[in-house]
Amino acid sequence: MKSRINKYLLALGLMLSLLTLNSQTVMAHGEKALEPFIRMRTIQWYDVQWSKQKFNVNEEISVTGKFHVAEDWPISVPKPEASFLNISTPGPVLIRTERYLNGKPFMNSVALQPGGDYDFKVVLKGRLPGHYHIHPFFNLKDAGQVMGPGIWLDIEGDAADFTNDVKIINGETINMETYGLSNGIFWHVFWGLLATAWLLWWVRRPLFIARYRMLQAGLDDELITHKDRLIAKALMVGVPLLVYASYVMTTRQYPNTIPLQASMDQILPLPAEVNAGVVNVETLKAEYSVPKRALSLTVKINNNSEKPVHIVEFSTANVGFYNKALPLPDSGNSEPVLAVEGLSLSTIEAIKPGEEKTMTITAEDAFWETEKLDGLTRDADSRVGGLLFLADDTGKRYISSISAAIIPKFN
Ligand SMILES: [Cu+2]
Repeated sequence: MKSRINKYLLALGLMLSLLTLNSQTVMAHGEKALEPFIRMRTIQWYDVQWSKQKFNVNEEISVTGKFHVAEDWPISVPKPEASFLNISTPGPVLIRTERYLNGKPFMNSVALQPGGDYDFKVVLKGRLPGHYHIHPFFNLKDAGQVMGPGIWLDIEGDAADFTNDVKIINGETINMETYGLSNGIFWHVFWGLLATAWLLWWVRRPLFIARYRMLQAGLDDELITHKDRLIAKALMVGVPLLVYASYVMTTRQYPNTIPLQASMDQILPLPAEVNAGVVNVETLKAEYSVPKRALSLTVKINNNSEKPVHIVEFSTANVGFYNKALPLPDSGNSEPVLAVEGLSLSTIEAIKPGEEKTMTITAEDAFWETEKLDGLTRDADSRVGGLLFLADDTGKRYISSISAAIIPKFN
């Protein structure tokens, strides 16, 4: 009997330790929530790098990177006509001080062109100390958030040291953390109290049914008293007057102001690189094997460059599948989720200059499941998308956007 209990306890302990070992699911915070076809075929991030991972409160860091806007944009996802590049943080732990798209500063949302490549840079300043998982991401209007690769940042120091001072038009330096706070609180409370008082004035009396019956009995004159009319008139005149007076006072005190911007920034994609079209990749077939958790792509590669090229990586939804036959390249701190099993090719020989080669590349890894990408076979839009990176011996890179309908295989 005792040994049986011991056995159960041992099994329970084992289960618990296994649960704690699998900390990856615990740390996730919604980056896998979107449907796989949105994560694979909208914003395709690459080369995302952070200038620092450990820094102090008040210190500025930057995140730079590129993204390709998929040509094969899903039909059910609204086109990226209004998209906002942002940084996902657990609360206001950083502030954003600068933001660039293709080297141009931008404040507002931007229209992105499918098929285009963009590079971005966001400058951030440490605000609250701690250990946080941070992602760049795109807010796509009516579609949702497409996360970029995440990274752990450590902000050190004391939250009380944080300063956020800016110089305004009249030369005065203000503290952005507290500027106008009491004024904002005053007006919110003031209008809240006025509105509540007006409501209570009417609500304290018998309401709908009693008043309706009086109305039916022809006593509508008695429903509204002389006092009611007086207060209503006072409010009707007083409220617009108060608004106008405070508006005049504000414009006198601050003659030069810039209104909140609501326009759309127009930034064109990067000019197509000179090597575009030199190495062409056409996807002929895509199969996903459910039991093997493997995606097989049959591709036709046309090498019109002067050097032999080889496949380096297939990347989709921030998961990187690297060619097993090659040493793992140093990707800095961009920390894409690295598929352990990597990418295997039907032929390891490079594609010679002038050659056209059809080959099968297989990305087999449990990540299809843990990154929740295998749901693709159950989606109404089961097309796969991603970026295929090719390079020659000098390191010159050719990037192709891959897309194809997926044929699920259950054996
Ligand atoms: Cu994260």
